[in-house]
Amino acid sequence: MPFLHPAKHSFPDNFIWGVSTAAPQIEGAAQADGKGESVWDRFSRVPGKVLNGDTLDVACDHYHRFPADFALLRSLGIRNYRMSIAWPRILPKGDGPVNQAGIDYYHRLFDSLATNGITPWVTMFHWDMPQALEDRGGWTDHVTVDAFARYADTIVSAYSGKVKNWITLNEIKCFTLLGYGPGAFAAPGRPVSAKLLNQTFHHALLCHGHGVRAVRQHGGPGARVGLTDNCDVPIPVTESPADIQAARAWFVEKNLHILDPIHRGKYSEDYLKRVGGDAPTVRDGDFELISAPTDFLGINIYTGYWVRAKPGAAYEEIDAPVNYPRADSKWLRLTPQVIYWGARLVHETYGAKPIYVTENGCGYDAENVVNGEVLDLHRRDFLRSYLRELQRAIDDGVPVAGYFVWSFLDNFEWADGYVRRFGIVHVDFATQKRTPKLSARYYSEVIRFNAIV
Ligand code: PNW
Repeated sequence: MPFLHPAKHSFPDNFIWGVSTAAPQIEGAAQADGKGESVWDRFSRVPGKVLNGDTLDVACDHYHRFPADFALLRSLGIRNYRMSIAWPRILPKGDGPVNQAGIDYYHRLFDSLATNGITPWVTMFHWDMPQALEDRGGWTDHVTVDAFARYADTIVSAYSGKVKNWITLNEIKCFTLLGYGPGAFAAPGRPVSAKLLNQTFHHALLCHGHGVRAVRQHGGPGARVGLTDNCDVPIPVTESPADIQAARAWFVEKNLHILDPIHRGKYSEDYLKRVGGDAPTVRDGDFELISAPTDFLGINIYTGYWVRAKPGAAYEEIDAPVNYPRADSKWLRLTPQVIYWGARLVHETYGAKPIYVTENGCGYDAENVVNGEVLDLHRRDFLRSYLRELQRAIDDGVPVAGYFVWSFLDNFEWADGYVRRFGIVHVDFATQKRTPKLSARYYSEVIRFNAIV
């Protein structure tokens, strides 16, 4: 019997393989070259908010080390790189004067990517709101929408010759709900009323619309733009029609406040009924802006929720038992099917296409370099099992065009600081030494064969 693999598990031609990062999590240089303070710079200094009191001051020092980091990416065969621009480097106060040193920095960075033959996929906003804007109301106030519109115009105009793939915002539900909701686990850590919380979603949707508008106006030939959403994703307990129908109902209920306005140009009746008197204030023209057509949808896929049919109800959600397998991030249950159902349900429900999985990965503590190696078989298994389910989605006709691992480097994992490692490349935060883990070697081979190996 000839050895047929890996063609058996191959991906479509021109499938995009990449890795993801975000400026605040890797750059460091938090006060360099005129950068303004971000809400995370401030929040990380509030005692008890971030594990071990870790800050973003140095992180992976990528700000100074990007040439070597991109040479490493290239040596791993990774040709697509999702990153973000730090808003406070470009506009230190959120609006007001442009910081030329910030503009120049990303020119050098994009030039270095080009030298290495790597295509940038650039997120405009990955959570590092300028603190000065937060002081004026942040996501609760329309001032942020006007400031973001100008920020988007500024960066798209500056980099239109170098960047063709734009992502407006990363995970609206995270930076609004976690930053302004009960618990306030993320910056700015300022719980607000239900009405204002709904207003933060609406303002974020408007910023997405301005991001799309900016790319249409200033992006130049071939520019494309989309959102990265962290839709909550159900897994039907059995793949029977009844359980799938229940999962569909759950999916719509959990995600409609973000995905309906973008794809259907309005808040659904169900959403408006649910929020009642706490509905966000909507101005004339808002929905035209929010629902401007995009070129793709990005989805970040990590964990799934179990759902089944229940007589007399739309669905039943089943809590995962305590001994269900998880990564060291407690919220991250190991549920490979979530990538299949996430892609399938956004496509079926909203017609989203093409779809890029803009993040997928797993966080573990205590991954040590031993004899020059990090043998993270758990991450190799994670990637392989999720990729099999991604391939199943493609086989079933779901238009998935690319996949990005979160993350390239171990980095500042928000409230979990530097303890929780998501990288396929290990970072020694004392020496800044990079060591590709076994999972990086594994992923290189996946890319080289364009197949699951
Ligand atoms: C994403 N959850 O955040 C972010 O885009 C990254 O910046 C982050 O480092 C990565 O995933 C890993 O956490 C999430 O609680 C944070 O379900 C929390 C959740 C999901 C995504």
